[in-house]
Amino acid sequence: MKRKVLVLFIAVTVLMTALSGCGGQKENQNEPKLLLGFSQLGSESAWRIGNTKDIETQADLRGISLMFENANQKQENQIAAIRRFIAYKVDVIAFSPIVEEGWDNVLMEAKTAGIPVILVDRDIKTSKAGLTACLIGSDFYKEGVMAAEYLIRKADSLGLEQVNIVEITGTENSTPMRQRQAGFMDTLKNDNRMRVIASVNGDFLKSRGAECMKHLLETYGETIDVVFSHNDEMTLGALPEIERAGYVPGKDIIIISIDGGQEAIDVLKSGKINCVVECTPKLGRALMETAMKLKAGGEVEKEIHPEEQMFSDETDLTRIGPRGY
Ligand code: GZL
Repeated sequence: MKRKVLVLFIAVTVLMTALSGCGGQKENQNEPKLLLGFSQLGSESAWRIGNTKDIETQADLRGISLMFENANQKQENQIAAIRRFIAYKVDVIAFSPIVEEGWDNVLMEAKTAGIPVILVDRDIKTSKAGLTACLIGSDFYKEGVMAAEYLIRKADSLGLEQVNIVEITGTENSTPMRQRQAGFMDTLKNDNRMRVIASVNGDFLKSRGAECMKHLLETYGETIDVVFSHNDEMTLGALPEIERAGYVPGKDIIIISIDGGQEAIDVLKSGKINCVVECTPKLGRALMETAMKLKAGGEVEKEIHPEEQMFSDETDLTRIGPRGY
């Protein structure tokens, strides 16, 4: 009799352990480790598409549930997406603000809901403290400085006494547009050779870059010595217009661009672009690690800036590896 009771006890114990272990494991398997709401501003460039791909890949690698919304270049779509994330009670909200102003109300709603917010790629301007936990993105001012420092060296090497520059800017009131322009202008302001004869808005779009370049050539023609373009997309749109007007880009007109995507690097290697300042879109790993820390109630850095480099006709371009975007 005793033996039967012992066997029965062991059987029940094993069964209970299995069920509790199974139930526990099942809850763990179904319970996402993190639900992250991300509002991407659009798909306007190879950079943006690469940024989205990297964020999705890094979330997947970590088993993080990503609620992804593409705003198609509209701030109101980003604001609506953030409100949906709040209603859905995500653990963390992240977004790449298309412009710097106009976020206070929706970010106050996120703060009231107790949901931390991470800025990805671009910054916001606000008078209110504590609306966001962290900014993960490039140092755009430094990118503008690197572009200008290259131009100064190039002017020195060519013995130029006067340098007429046209600027094709990114989206007005966006962080990269404001800071790339500031870094570039601040670095050149004491060099009397340098004159910015025009600055036009290309909105980071290839088509607008072509339209801007056509207008600039019709207006300034052969007086243009340099094109400073805030992203590769606009640069790639501008180059055919330069050739159509009878000029050789990279020779007759110095071309300086920012992003460092594969297509622009290939054109740099061909000699039609002189300088490409890198702006990496690979922010996904830092985003996921920061979001996980916030969910766990940990401290995070206020700003995380990736290391970036510059590629130009001063260096051995054959050593540049695949860019991945
Ligand atoms: C920069 C990013 C810019 C890229 C453009 O981090 O915000 O937006 O330079 C993109 O290509 O459109």
